[in-house]
This record gives sequence, structure tokens and C-alpha cells, in this order.
Amino acid sequence: MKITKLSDFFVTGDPLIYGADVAIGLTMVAIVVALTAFKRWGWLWREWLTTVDHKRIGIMYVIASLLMLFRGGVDALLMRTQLALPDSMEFLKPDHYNDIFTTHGVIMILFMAMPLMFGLFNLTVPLQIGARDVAFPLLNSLSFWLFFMGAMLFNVSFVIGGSPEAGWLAYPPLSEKMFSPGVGQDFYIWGIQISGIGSLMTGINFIVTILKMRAPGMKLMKMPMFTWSVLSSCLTIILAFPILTVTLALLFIDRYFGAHFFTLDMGGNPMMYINLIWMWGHPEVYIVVLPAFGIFSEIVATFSKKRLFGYGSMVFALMSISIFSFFTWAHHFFTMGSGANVNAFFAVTTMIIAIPTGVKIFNWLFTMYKGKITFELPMLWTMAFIPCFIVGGMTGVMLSVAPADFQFHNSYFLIAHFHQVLIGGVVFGYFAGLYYWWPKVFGFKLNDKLGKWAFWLWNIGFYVCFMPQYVLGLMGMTRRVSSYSWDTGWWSWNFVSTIGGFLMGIGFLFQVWQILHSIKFMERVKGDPWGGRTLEWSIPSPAPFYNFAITPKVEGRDDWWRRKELAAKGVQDPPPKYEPIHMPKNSGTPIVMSLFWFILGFGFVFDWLWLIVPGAIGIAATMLYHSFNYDTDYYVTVDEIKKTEAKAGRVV
Ligand code: HEM
Ligand SMILES: [Cu+2]
Repeated sequence: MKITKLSDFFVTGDPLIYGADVAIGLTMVAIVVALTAFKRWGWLWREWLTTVDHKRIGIMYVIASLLMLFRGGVDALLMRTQLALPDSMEFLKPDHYNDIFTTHGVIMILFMAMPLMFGLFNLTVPLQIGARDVAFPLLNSLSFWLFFMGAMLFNVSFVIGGSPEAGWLAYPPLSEKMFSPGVGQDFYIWGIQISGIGSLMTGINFIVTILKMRAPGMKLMKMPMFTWSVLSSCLTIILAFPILTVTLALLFIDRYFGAHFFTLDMGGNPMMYINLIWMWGHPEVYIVVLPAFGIFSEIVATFSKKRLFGYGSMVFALMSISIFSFFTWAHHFFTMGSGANVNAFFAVTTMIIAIPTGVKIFNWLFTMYKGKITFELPMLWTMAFIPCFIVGGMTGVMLSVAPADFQFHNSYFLIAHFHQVLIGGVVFGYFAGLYYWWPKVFGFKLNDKLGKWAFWLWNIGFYVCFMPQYVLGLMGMTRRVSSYSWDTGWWSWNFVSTIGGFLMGIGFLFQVWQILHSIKFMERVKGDPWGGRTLEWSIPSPAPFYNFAITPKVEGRDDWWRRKELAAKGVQDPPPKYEPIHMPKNSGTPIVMSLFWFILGFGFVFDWLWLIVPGAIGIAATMLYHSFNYDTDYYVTVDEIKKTEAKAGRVV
């Protein structure tokens, strides 16, 4: 793009955006000043930016995703504010509203849910399977930095160049050059593409980790349920994400080189895009929800003090959901004229998914039955999830009835449905996981009282916000409208809905407060604060950098529980015999290479060859440089292990 005046580059003219400019500028200055004043640059680089430790990478994922939850949440509240004040006032102009629902959707799914999920994978999986790290630690760090740079590239669009505004899935022809001539759509393509490569690599990394790195004795059917859910999610990732990569690449070729894959003139077809994007998009929603199922399984068993009911059927349900998720994509366009037979097929395959999901819910309920339940925060979130997800699932089945969908399609009924499963299932699930594993990761507990406030605000806010939207949908309010007239009778429902949105926003603030408060009054915990069942609870909290001083030998499911039972009967573990531990060294390659990806992406967005070329050369050069680096690992000495273990205070 040729820049002839300032407003070609910086987004101008909107007071909200000027406010954001100032806030971003001030925050960056504050960060730089703080790092310099406290002499923390070296520490940041050595301990965090170049780390290959899965636990630290997990923490960085969690922090980044919570920031994105904030950004996506602000977007949501801006939209809800506009919808509470229709007609009379143009708080958001229609164009700006388009920007915001597009960035909100993309950020929530790709830059909030996905990284929060990867954060939990990283924090937990190696510990659950008794491993020292993931299979490819350096690749893991590269995945994180690619996600991060992709997210940043996408995020700068609202102050530089302009946001995408063709919806979160960017249907052509609207997303083609002809109808979206600005750079927003290119930010969309490159932001998602770069982070998507990272996601694909994470999928591969965790599949290999789970298949190859389990402690001796941990047969597949002895794995903790969360690990199973990660495996099923990652298998879905490696089948689905290549479809996304290709689809976005084709859209890029359309926009950049004037090809016509997705335009009707010159023989292309937008329907092709819509099929492809949903072949990724539908499995994507299962990719994010399956790990939540795994989290609930761990929590329900731990806080009911019982082993998980129906282990085998849980595994079977996870796997069949990931397979079936690939045969349902056309339910997203029942109304687009596929014909009755095609619609019937996809309606039935969609409804079938309710069966394994129902099996899982019954298994959780049976696990709780006659259990000694304690209502700690992770368990509260799990209990809130179950009814919420049942209602969301049932409205989903309603939508999957093809003829009925002609009524519901693109109405607020749909918006209410998918927020119910995404918030009630995914967000509540990951919160539960975060509360559950927090003491493991950081070695201290989160304040209970503030956490309960947050819990109730989120839950009440959720129902106040989204139940009215089912009604609005039935009253005929369609999605993606920024205004409506008073005589529709929609105002009061929308107003209530907006109040609910703000309650959830306050809930989020309580969580931030909860974290800050708990850091201040740090309540230290031992290795096993909840009375856990799986291996991650058998080592100190926070885990030493090498995780397990001695690789555990696994004999049963819930092996840590089994060992505790044996210990209660007086059976003692033999005294540990330490051996040197082989560890990977930190590396700057991932962050440097990802920075070059950012430069390349930015160059493509503005079509600046002078930026594309150094970006591409930089990527190739870092790769080449790294392939000549043989100094990648080291051994931790027995002495150091002994010292670290003594300091951490072994739990057994
Ligand atoms: C925290 C409370 C949330 C509120 C108040 C909220 C609100 C909204 C609103 C007002 C819209 C626009 C509806 C329209 O005009 O079509 C929307 C769309 C959307 N939201 Fe949310 N949202 C929330 C959380 C989430 C979460 C957690 C996710 C995903 C994990 C999510 C994913 C989406 C998606 C994919 C869209 C569709 C965007 C599009 O039409 O292209 N939202 N949301
Ligand atoms: Cu779907």
C-alpha cells in the first residue's frame, strides 16, 4: 500500500482509538522504564524470553491469553453498550461495530481460548505423565513465540492500518480485495496464519510427548484423563489446522495476486471457501472444548475423593467426538441451498455428538455420587459448568434440526447458544483448570473469598447476559446489527443483556484483584494441596526445573493416590538414588525467528517488498544459524539435584 498521508497508516478520527493510542504508548514507556530502573532486561531475556522450560512457556501462554481476554472482553462490552443504546446515539458507528465483532470473535477463539488451552497443556501434561519436558522443547518455545507474534500482528491492526471487518471467518466475496480494499483483511490472514503454524507445531509436539515420553509403566489406558483429552484435542489439531492454513493461503493469493479461487467471476466459488473454513472451524470448537472435559474429569475425581467413573467410556467418548467433529461442518450453512439430503446427513451427524457428550456428563455425575465432595473453587466452576453446558448443548441440538435452523440461522438465538457453550464450557473449564493447577505452578493458593465473588459475578452475569438473547433471537433480532428501531420491542431485553455483560466484566476484575491480593499475602502450599490423584501432585510446588528428580515407575491409574494408600499402610518408598539429568539449554532462536515472521507478515500486509525481503532472509538465516549450533544441552549434577530437592522439601 502506498502511504501518502498519516491517516493511511495510523487509524485516525475516532476518540476511542486515540484513547487506545495513548494507553498503549504509556504502557510501553512504563514497561521500558520499569525494566531499566530495576535492571531487569537481562533477567527477562535469560529467564523468560529464551526459556525452553514447558512450565515457564505455560505461564507466558496464560499471561498472554488473559491479556487477550481483557482485550476481547472490552470489545464485547463496547458492542453491548452500543446495543443498549440503539437509535438515539451512535456510540459505535456501523463500520466500527463491524471491526469490533470481527476482532472480538477472532481474539476470543484464536488468541484467548487457544493459548489458554496451550498454557494448561504446557503446565500440566509433562507433569502428569512423569516426563522432564515435552518431546521438542525448542519447538515448543517457537510455537509460543509464533502465537505471540501472530497475536500482536493482529492486534496492532486497530491502531495501525485498520481492523478487519468481514466477521471472524472472513467469508468471501466480502473479504476479497474488491469489497475490503484496506489492509485489515491482510492483518487477519497473516496474524492467524503465523500463530496457526505455531498451533500446528504444538499439536505435533504434544502428540509425540504423550505417545513417547510417558514414565515407565504408564500404559495408554493408565493415563490421566486430562492427558487423554489433550491427545484427542491435538489429533484434531493436526487434522484441522492444515485446512485452515491452505484456506487462508488461497484467500491471500486471491487478494495479493488477483487470483479467483473464491470469486464467482473467472470460475471461482465462495462456497468453496465456506466449506473449507468450516471443515476447520467446526473441529476447532471441539479442539477447545475437549481439554475442558479432561479438566472436569480430573477435578470431579479429586474433589469427590473417588476414582473417575467409566474411564474406558470417557476415552471412547473423547475419541469419537474428535472424529465426528469432522463430519458436521455443513450445519453452519443449512440455509445455503445444499438440498434436503445433504442437510439431513449433517443434521444427524451433528446430533450424534450429543451421545458421547451425554455419556461424559453422566460419568461425572456418577463420580460425584456418594463422593466426599469438597467445594473448593475448581469444583465450584465444574459444578457451574454442568448445567450451563447441558442447556447450551440442548439449544445446539435445536439448531441442528435443519428445518428449524431456517428460523434460527444468524439470529441472536445462535449467538446465545455458542456463547453458552464457549463461556460455560470452555472459559469456565479453563478457569477451573487454572484454579486447580495454580498452587502446583506457583506454590501458593489463590484467595478464596475474592474467588467466590468472581465466581458468582461471572455466573449470574452469564445468565443475565445470554438468556435474554435466546428470546431476542426468537423475536427476530439478527446477529451483527449495531442498531435497531424502538418499535421492534427489543430494547428492554438488550438492556438487561448488557447489564449481564458488565457483571461478567466485574467478575474478571475480581479475578485480577484475587491474583494481586494472593501474590501479596502469599499463602505457601506443599506439593499436594488438594489431595490429588495423579503424578503432578507427587512433586513439590512449584515443580523444580527438571520436574522429577527420579522418573516415577507407574503401576496403576491414579498412581500417586495408589502410592499414598500404600504409604498409609506403612509401605515405604526406597531412598532415592539420583542420577545426572539431561536438560535442554535456553535459546534465543525461537523469539528471534518469530520476530522475523512478524516483519515478514507486516511487510505482506502493506505490500512493502523492502520489509518482506529482510523478513524472509531473517527467517532463513536464523534457521541456518541454529542448525550449526551444537551446544544445545547439559547435565544437571547429582549435587545440584540434592540441593534443589532439599530446598523444595520433598512431599514424600
Ligand atoms: C465475556 C462475555 C462476552 C460477551 C458479553 C460477548 C458479546 C458478544 C457480542 C455482543 C457479539 C456480537 C454479536 C453480533 O452482533 O453478531 C459477540 C460475537 C462473538 N463472540 Fe462473544 N462475547 C463474550 C465472550 C465470548 C467468548 C468467551 C468467546 C469465545 C471463546 C466469544 C466468541 C464470539 C464469536 C466467535 C462471535 C462472532 C463474531 C462474528 O460475528 O464474526 N465471545 N460476542
Ligand atoms: Cu459446527
